[in-house]
Amino acid sequence: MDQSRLYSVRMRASEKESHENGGKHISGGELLSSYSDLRMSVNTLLEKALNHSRGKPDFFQIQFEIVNQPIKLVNPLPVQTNEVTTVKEGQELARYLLKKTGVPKNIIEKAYKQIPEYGVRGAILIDIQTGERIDGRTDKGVRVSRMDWQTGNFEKWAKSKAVPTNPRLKEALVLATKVCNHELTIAELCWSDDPDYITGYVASKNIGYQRITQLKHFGDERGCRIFFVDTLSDINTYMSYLEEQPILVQLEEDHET
Ligand code: WAQ
Ligand code: MG
Ligand code: MG
Ligand code: MG
Repeated sequence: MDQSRLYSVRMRASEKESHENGGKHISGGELLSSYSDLRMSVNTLLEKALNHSRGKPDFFQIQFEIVNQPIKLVNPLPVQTNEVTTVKEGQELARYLLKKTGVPKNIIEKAYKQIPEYGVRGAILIDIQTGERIDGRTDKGVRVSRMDWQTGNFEKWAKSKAVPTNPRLKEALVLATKVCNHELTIAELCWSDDPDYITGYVASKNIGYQRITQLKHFGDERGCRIFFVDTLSDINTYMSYLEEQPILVQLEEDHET
């Protein structure tokens, strides 16, 4: 892939109405593509939206734009899988891991109390000093974008770590790696809003990407994505990083090539 000229491709799809008119979020996706791969990249995101466990989209939007900033190469977070036998056990482990990353216990509990209220198509930002939501994006949340991991390099990594080349794992690890690469990110807590996917994770610079095999029950369409951040002097700079800084995840040994 020609890294000197990359395009950011973004997709969103919803049921009944568009998102801004109150439609139900079905699918979203973002990737980086070379010009010659654009046809395939757009098709990948189209397929993602058309075959989705949350339902059939009635509204679909896709766009691409050239990325003008230099691309930053970042190593993937280390990955560990924690097998649990119940959702309760999984959620207890998630809280324990969040505490280990440095989120105070009372803030974790406060965040958990707010989870049912969200239902956004992006992520929620929570200040670890106050436990308050600080992104100000109401029903939209913050959508992290302009990140990817080239297939060959991802597959090489997956093989070396004996992890499955699951596109969902790839997408989530790319996102978590980008988010945790910012110094103001303390931790991320995530599980899917797809009813057929119950594995989620807690991630941070210090503990890496900690998968937890059950964070919700099958059939549940409520997802969660929270970034715990340290009190910010400039929240807008942080949100621009999430939305605009282009990042390619890549194994260190390959950075020079
Ligand atoms: N930026 C911000 N928030 C996002 C983004 C994004 N690019 N993509 C998704 N979200 C939010 C949004 O609110 C979704 O409803 C929610 O996260 C869940 O998204 O096996 O598949 O894509 O290691 O359904 C994690 C475990 C899977 C993977 C997470 O999330 C593994 C997943 P989904
Ligand atoms: Mg999605
Ligand atoms: Mg996703
Ligand atoms: Mg989803």
